Amino acid sequence: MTQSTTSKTRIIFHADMDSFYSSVEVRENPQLKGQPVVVGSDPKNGTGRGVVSTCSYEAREFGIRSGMPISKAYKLCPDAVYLRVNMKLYKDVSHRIMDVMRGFTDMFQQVSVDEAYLDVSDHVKDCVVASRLAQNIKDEILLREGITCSIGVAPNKLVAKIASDFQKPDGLTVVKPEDVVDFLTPLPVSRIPGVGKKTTDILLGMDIKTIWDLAACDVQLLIERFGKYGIKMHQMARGIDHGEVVERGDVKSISKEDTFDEDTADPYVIEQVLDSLAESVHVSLMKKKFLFKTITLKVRFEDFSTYTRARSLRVYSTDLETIKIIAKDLMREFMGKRRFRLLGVGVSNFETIDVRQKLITDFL
Ligand code: TTP
Ligand code: MG
Repeated sequence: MTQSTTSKTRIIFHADMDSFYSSVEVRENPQLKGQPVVVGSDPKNGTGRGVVSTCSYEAREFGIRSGMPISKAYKLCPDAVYLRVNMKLYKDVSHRIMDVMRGFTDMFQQVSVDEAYLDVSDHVKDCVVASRLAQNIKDEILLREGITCSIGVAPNKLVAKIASDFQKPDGLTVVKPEDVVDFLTPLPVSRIPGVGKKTTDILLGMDIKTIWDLAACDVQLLIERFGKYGIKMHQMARGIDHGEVVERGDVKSISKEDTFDEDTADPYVIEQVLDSLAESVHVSLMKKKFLFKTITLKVRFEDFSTYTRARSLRVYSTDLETIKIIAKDLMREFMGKRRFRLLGVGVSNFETIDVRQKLITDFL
């Protein structure tokens, strides 16, 4: 009875905790309630070099955001409460919240430390009942763990995800199947998951600002500009998504590699490529909201001989600079006269929730 087909109207929830790390910190220390709280690296009175992991909604009013340099956050709001990341605590809370949600359906998919999809098609018959169920889940999480979350209810994962973000924090947004197009079309294209700044800028150059503009655009133009992803974007703009809610095995490593157009031994080119590989790895890492402990370097010489080297940190990290520095350090033993055909950079040994592991290598 848990089968869900594309012909049947599905009811999918996407739940995402509000300002997760900082909400946990506030829960631990209720005196912080209502204050701007920033979780991340040490601001060192404005000279710190790390980034903001997240911040409370009060801190967001000052313009502070995840991923922002901590020094910039400090400039925007020196009086905020600055806290270091306590990953063990957040993971414990995350485990318990996921268990609460798992109790509502067996079609469950955790996607990061603070978000999950639930397919409740077999449990509720319409959106009114679904809305009540979503409210129950919100209440249960608040009661048991003291954390608010936002839930999107929709006929598929894509629209549910956009809906959960629609009225954050403490939101509940229900999008009925007949309302999907009206809900999506006025939104900016950047609301589509995966459409980041770069894609948004390219679309802007094509005079595409809203999801309506994207849906109305000739798919051929999108294919010319984005390849296969153009088709996917066009479908998403029309609210189409057949992805199923399935609990997946965890990612074991994230790596990117690049084959040179021409084999090279040029230290400048090599440094540039390693930096750019590290940046791509870091983007994937941030999307998955993972911390890593191990950095790996792969080199292939012009004769195809291939070597890998790895180094592990003592503590988990999300830091891009660390990936860059260690990748370049690992590279040193290979530098010389021989030319390289390919370089790869990876991270692994993640701080994750589940233990089933699967190797994913994304080739550039
Ligand atoms: P998000 O769900 O993206 O953000 P959030 O829960 O803090 O806030 P929102 O209310 O907008 O959902 O990420 C979940 C946690 O993952 C977040 O609390 C901290 C961590 N994280 C980082 O460490 N770095 C990042 O760049 C992002 C985006 C998240
Ligand atoms: Mg969140």
